[in-house]
Amino acid sequence: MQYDYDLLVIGGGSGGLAASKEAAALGAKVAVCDYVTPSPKGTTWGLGGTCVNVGCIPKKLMHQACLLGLAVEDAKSFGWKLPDEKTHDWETMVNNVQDYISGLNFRYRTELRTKKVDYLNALAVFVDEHTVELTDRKGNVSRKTAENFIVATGGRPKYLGIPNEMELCITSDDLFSLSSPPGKTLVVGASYVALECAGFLRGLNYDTTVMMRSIPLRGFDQQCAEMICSYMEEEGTKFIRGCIPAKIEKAESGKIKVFWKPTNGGDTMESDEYDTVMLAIGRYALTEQCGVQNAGIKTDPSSKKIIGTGTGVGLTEQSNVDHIYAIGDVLHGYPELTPVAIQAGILLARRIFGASSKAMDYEKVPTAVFTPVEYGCVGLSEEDAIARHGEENIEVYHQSFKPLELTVPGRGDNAGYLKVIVDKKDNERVLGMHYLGWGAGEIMQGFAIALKLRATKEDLDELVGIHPTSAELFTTLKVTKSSGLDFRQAG
Ligand code: FAD
Ligand code: NA7
Repeated sequence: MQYDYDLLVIGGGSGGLAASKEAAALGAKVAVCDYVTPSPKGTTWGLGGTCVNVGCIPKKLMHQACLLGLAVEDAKSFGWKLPDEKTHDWETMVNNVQDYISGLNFRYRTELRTKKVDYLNALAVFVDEHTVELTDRKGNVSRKTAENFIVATGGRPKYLGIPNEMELCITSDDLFSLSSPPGKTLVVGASYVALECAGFLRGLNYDTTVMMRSIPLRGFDQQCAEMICSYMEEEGTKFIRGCIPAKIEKAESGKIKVFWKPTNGGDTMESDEYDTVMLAIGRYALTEQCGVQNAGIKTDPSSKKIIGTGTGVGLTEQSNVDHIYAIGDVLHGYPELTPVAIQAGILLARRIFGASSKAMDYEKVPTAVFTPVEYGCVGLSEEDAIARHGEENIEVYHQSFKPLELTVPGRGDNAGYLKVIVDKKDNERVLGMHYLGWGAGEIMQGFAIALKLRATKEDLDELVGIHPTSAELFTTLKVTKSSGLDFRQAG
């Protein structure tokens, strides 16, 4: 054999693990390299990538901790006798979440062994287009060659680029394993990582502030995004809008002093002291770090992500170097989501090794934001629907509601909203579905298939609801935005 491997996958995260196991199952000789460079705070983790260690999994579990706190309060209205004072122990939550993650890390290592994928716990850097140099934790260096490569290196949190931030601030890479309670926290950034983390921190009773430089949840439906912020504000999260940190320093009190200024050019500087400052201002792709330039792989100048060519066996995931592919968060222009990375990885492995010609469909990917009021959506936001189809060609059906479960506890007046956007010129075909409320991820997972199968508003109307649920309201939506009628649920 000319090369050490038929396929060498760089990155053992969601996409890399899925692709390597699938390729090995098809009879290929496969290796996966995974190496975690410690965060500036020294946090590191095991095999499995972002989702398992510092993303979806710990985030969802901590969101659950927040929901349980509210449920305990609700339980009293349903007759449960519980102590008036409830307290939360951060260390217990972190230890139990981290124990669960360690179990997953172990399971992934075992699975690779069973499925005959070589696991190389080393940092891989391209030397040329068929060779990588591997450096392990102890500094041992070796080289491996492969006929094909999949780059699945994901990304890491960005920093602001101001003095002291790496020493004084944390990112989501550090939050989920923080050994002591975060205390009064400032979260900088307003996309879903920022709002989700702020949401559960507030739910766990920490004084929490979000500093937003422009809009919340860029790219998502803005009406829904603003509703999430209102809900979070009602629950006690503070928002500083239109501002960015200008200076961060250690205060005499031992806390972290943050000075911020408005983005509109004003020069009024304000400041406050926090126990924890978490930056959630986006992520950069780990492409230069794995030497893509040495293999001649083209990246997008702004995102630094690998550009897919859309031709050849690799289709979208094939780079300009024919035998080098990219999946997951390092592929330019596609949603940064775990199931997207996994599905793209599996389908790509099948195409490379001739088992199928099926391409990944990146359209109509459903997603959820696990803020205290959850948000799930599939298809276009109202803004994107207007931009693509023209305001005159779309209609929006919508309704707000109070979930039945919250009626007895007497909370959550603004805890439910749903919206269906349709194309008036195409038989009211559904362009986007949006749901704010409990179980948003579970609900939108089901409705997403309706969009994939090109459902119309009439199809939704003909669907029989499941009663009593919140999702059944998707089958009875009558109020259109253009009518201007009251969209609050009656009775
Ligand atoms: P990753 O999972 O990031 O894996 C890349 C791996 O490659 C890492 O282990 C990395 O250390 C390793 N690596 C990098 N460079 C090298 C190298 N040169 N040599 C060897 N190894 C290397 N997605 C969802 O679908 N749902 C969610 O709820 C969700 N929540 C999230 C919450 C947070 C806080 C964050 C940060 C992300 C969240 N995501 C969520 C996104 C999701 O985690 C990513 O889309 C997904 O992990 C991408 O998978 P990947 O395989 O592309 O990369
Ligand atoms: P995103 O989606 O890239 O959003 C970044 C957020 O941070 C967004 O609100 C930005 O505001 C804000 N931002 C960016 N740079 C700055 C600076 N310099 N100062 C203040 N605020 C800033 O990042 P996420 O971390 O939420 O998620 C990244 C991906 O990881 C996501 O797609 C998941 O799949 C996992 P803006 O709207 O640009 O004004």
